[in-house]
Amino acid sequence: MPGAQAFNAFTLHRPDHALIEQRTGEWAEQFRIGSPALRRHLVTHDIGTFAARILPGGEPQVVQIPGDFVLWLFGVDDGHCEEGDLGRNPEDLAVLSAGLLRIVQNPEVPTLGTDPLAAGLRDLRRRIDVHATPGRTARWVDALREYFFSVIWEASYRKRNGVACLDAHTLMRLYDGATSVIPPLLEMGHGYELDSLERDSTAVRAATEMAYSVITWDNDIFSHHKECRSGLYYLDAVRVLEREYGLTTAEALTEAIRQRDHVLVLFEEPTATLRRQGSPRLRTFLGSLADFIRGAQDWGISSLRYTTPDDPAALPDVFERTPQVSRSAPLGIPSIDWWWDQLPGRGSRTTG
Ligand code: 3E9
Ligand code: MG
Ligand code: MG
Ligand code: MG
Ligand code: MG
Repeated sequence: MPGAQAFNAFTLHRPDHALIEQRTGEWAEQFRIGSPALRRHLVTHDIGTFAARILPGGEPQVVQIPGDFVLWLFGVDDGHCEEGDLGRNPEDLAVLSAGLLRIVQNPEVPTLGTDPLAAGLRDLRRRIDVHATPGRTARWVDALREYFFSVIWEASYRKRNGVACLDAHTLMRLYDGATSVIPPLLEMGHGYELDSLERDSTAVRAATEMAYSVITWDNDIFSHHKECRSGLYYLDAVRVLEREYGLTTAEALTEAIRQRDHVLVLFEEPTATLRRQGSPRLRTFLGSLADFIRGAQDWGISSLRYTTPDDPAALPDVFERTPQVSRSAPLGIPSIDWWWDQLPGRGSRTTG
């Protein structure tokens, strides 16, 4: 996406990003996350750097936590769900999820014995306890439950080699992209806790979901090359749009970018209002969502995970300053069209 007024990617505000990156690699080795082959790949994917991108502030030992945790998530998502047998076996994936969820709630329980992912999760929970309030920790646990629910849902499609419809994919992508597990850690990193009266208001929840959607639409766009070449089952917006509307891959990619831009343009409007009307903490929270979107973009076009130099992906190294759409309109995706009701004077909908 080169353009005259392009944003340069790769801006890293933290001088300690290389140290965070190195320590995430060491943590993966210490806890033996994933098979040796998977781990050899994961430690080259700049996952610690990703944490440094989305948390430009905060103490390095706190930023280390989302770095190690995202690597752990890929140990589950790649190791078990997408490349392992459990990804085709929702019943057994549910059993593993139940064990891991108990560990994250009560790290002292002996569930799953010495399983490396269990040990890694115990370590993460204990470190989070040092820095987070009980409320932030509880939301992190709840978000992890959403993630596990959604990968079990995804496994039911993988088991029958099915492709979800656009509405179901868009809804479940809010969870199986593991975006909602990150904001409690961003609050921890910035050292504040958003009041639940603000967090749980419909307008803030809508804006938060919009940010999650932009991030996972971006991931579906950036990861399509590696996913469609993997020889494995994959479910992403491109595949879903090809099937939903009978599009070619190129047309589906264009449509995915257009839909993503509609949501980004929408995100900017209520966010501006909330920034004016909300508390200083809400302003910090909304700024964190923007850092998360931008950090995920910059990481997505630069990580070896997606650039795959042996079979290079045609990823951009700059972003357009201007979105593909100037004004947002509901996308005709029933589970999310209510977001547009949050705009003043937009009670009745026309689709875009
Ligand atoms: C993402 O979807 C799967 C999660 C387990 C990734 C964990 C990463 C984060 C929480 C960072 C923010 C989310 C992003 C960038 C989606 P998917 O499509 O399996 O990821 P992949 O890298 O394989 O394309
Ligand atoms: Mg996945
Ligand atoms: Mg994946
Ligand atoms: Mg992906
Ligand atoms: Mg590839």
